[in-house]
Amino acid sequence: MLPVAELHMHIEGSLEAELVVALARRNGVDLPTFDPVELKARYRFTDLQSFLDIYYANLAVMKTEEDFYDLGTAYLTRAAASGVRRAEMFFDLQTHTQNGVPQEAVFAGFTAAIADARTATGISADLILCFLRHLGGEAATQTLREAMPFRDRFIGVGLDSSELGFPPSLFTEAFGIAGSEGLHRVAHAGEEGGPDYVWEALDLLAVERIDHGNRAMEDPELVARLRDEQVPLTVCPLSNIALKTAPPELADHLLPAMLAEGLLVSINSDDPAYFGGYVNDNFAAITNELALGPEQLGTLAENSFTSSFLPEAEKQALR
Ligand code: ES4
Ligand code: ZN
Repeated sequence: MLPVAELHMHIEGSLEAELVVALARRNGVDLPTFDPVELKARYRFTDLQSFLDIYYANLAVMKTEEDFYDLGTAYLTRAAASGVRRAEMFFDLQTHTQNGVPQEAVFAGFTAAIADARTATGISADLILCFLRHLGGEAATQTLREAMPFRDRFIGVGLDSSELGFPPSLFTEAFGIAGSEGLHRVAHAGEEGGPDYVWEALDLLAVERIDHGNRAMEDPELVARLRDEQVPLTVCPLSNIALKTAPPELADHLLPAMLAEGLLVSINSDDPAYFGGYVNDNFAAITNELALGPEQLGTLAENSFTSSFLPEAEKQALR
């Protein structure tokens, strides 16, 4: 596995069924089954929403700072061992505060996991606070204002959860505040939503990266802009297959076409505990199923560092 930066993964999406069960027992939370194999057998997705329903239900087991520490440590340890040198991890703060967890516990647990993993493995990691689209624009603004005491614990904001019906235009205020605070800005767009969601994310939210972006390929003018401005697209091949946002066979994925268009694409796992693997598994799958040579695989790895928010000197040290 080539060294990479992973730029599109939801830390909560690395919650393995085994850890769901362990945390449920530790915290006295009920589950439909306490058998991790049976729990995993229920992961049958037809689209983004059917995945999100299960993902949010499992997150009811996350209660204490220690839980967030354990989740962060599990991912970072595994990622470091499989070639990830840099991780920019999304977290869904609103999910946890809605579940009654104080934001202090979320920030403290993740921050400690990042510091300890760096000491243990050398991995560089930071957090990106994602707003949940389905809770709307005002909730996003309020969440960001309330998180300001922890401004130094995250490097940017993102936008995730149910895409259709929740266009980027609803979140201009929160992203405007983020910009004036010097935070980086990214958004999921063009996963289930069309090219218009990508245009809005660029024009109205001033995002620096597009998460997914597959459907941008339907709009030649948009492709030209993404190429000319070298806007990073964080593509997640196994996620696309699992959520049916790409053709059923990985062999038919648009990734080679995106590379051929000169787009700045990288490979990412999205929700590795749910979609069949970590970033190294995504690389293995595209290597096996797509006609990509060593040069293109090298470009994808290189693009991940180019697309990261690390200062240039730190990027060079990791490559
Ligand atoms: C997500 Cl794959 C995906 N899309 C949108 N929001 C998400 N949250 C976690 N995974
Ligand atoms: Zn995602």
